[in-house]
Amino acid sequence: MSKTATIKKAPKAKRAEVGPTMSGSEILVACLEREGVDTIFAYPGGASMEIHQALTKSKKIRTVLPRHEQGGAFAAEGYARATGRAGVCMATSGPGATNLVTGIADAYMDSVPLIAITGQVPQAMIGKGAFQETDIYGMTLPVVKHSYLITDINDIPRVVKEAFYLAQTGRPGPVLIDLPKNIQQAKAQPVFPAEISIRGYEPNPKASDLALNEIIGLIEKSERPVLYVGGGIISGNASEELRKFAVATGIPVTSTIMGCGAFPETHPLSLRWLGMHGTAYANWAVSGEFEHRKSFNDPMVQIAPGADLLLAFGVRFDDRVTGKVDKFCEKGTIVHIDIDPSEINKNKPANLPIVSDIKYALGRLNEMLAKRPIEKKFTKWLEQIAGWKQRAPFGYRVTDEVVKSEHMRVHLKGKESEVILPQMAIEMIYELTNGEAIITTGVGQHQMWSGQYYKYKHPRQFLTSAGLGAMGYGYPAALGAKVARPDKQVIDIDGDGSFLMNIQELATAHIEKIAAKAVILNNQHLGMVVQWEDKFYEGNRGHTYLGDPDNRREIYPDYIAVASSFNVKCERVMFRKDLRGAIQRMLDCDEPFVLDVIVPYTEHVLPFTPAGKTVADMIWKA
Ligand SMILES: Cc1ncc(C[n+]2csc(CCOP(=O)(O)OP(=O)(O)O)c2C)c(N)n1
Ligand SMILES: [Mg+2]
Repeated sequence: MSKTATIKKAPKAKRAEVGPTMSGSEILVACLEREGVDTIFAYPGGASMEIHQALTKSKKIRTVLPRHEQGGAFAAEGYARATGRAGVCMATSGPGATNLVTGIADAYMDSVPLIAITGQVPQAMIGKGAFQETDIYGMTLPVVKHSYLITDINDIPRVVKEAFYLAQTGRPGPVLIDLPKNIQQAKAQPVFPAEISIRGYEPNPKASDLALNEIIGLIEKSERPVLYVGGGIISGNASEELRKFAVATGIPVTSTIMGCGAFPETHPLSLRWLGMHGTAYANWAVSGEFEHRKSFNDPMVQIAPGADLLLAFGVRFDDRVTGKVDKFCEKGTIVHIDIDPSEINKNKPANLPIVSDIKYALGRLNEMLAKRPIEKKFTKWLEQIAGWKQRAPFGYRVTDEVVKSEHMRVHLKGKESEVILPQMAIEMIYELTNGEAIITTGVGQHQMWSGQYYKYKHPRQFLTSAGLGAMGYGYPAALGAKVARPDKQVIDIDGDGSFLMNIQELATAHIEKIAAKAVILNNQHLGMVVQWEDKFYEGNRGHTYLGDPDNRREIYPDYIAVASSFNVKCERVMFRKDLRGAIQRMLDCDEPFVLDVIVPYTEHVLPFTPAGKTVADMIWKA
């Protein structure tokens, strides 16, 4: 035995800390500060003004006043999506709380860490139909990861710590904290826990080596593997591991819209994104190339086979990706890795289902591959894909519909060379920002084109309401992202319909000096619905025109006038010759800026696979 035997000390358990006597509101704010919160998007009212009073005393937290609670929730989401840290929003009871619901649902669908705090009527009034009482806890139950109605002031520190832990770990999501006013006003000495654990909650499952080895075996046997990756890669901070894995194996990568930027879209192995409006070549690579069928009842005639192995990592087989789900990668072996066991076999059965943190799984796979590299090269498969890529890139042209359009006649006086197609505008933004901006969007055609014509090189670069598809998301999300990343150019590429839904946030931008930019691809229509009307309803317009029917020649509303009333700079661009200069002026401006780009409404987003249909029904040529 050595002379100096060392006695190992047990690691010191972190101690809870006791604070001075404070009000419930002050305890809440102190807890937020302890979680590192630097910004809260909060709109006051009777049931939450106590908390605002406490916030005015905080030296660490910036309170941003949105002009609508929905804007606040989306801004908090933009903050969260741009950073990976929980975004925090707050509203009063009743209408304030219900105005948060869309943002909470959005965060739930896209797995965004969000803390939504609501003031509630005093406990003694709950259930009495009190003024501005709504059961926000009950109302949001299906769209939260977890929720709390605090009934004891002494619970506040634990609840807040748990809420952040739950929102930010495992599969991230929204957590609601409903805090009655009497508890905000009560006094107590807080006990801040140093650590918490939640029984039954295991946020970091790890794949076994056995299962991971099986994946390597499957790759070795495969001829036509494809990686299909999603938002899970981004929220799991696994982009670097994914890049290494793809390069080490030589497997091509397609992503979901949520996964844009998880793998650089400029990389030769990238197939860009797949699904309803994704690249034809990604859809073919996954499900095979088929003769285009005229009718959905015709048989599917295969031209070339698709993937024989689909590595589905951090995805959920969303219907906008799969179309008719049993025809999606019908012939391939499916490996599905997800951190959330409830996603396994939910939409599409997997041959090899693995519940795991994806960063761990990919990291471990890379270690295994370093020791035992894959000898196989998928040369023939990559050649096939290169051929597909060459044949069916994203593309657009000035169609006859555009040439014959009212826009062309009235605004452009027939000058074809001056028309600005929405796709062109996005390509130009891509070029002038070197592909480095953070892009947010509304929902509609412009959203799909923003996915297609801007190539995302980094995770957390494309912030879009994907699962819920909530119009009005773009500009407030850009505000949140810009607050979080003031060093980045943040641009909301929006539709006129979507932008109008939260246009009041221009006030937030101006007053709070948040230099988020907005480009409105203004087609005077609810373009995506118009596209469906054209395809499935013989072009009959069912309330999809946004202009003034009594004066169709004028652009309505006048965004320059609207923006100027908010003291926000705005320019309108009608002619192609003016576009580049205008975008550059917008980029050079260190204030909020709106660029109203007038585009025809006659364009359709292609490729297009109708909902619930197959790759054989995909229309991909203009
Ligand atoms: C809150 C909300 N209401 C309705 C819809 C249905 N919807 C989807 S796309 C769309 C049209 C959007 O128009 P706009 O924002 O102008 O974009 P565009 O398609 O013209 O580019 C509508 C109404 C939605 N997604 N969200
Ligand atoms: Mg529109």
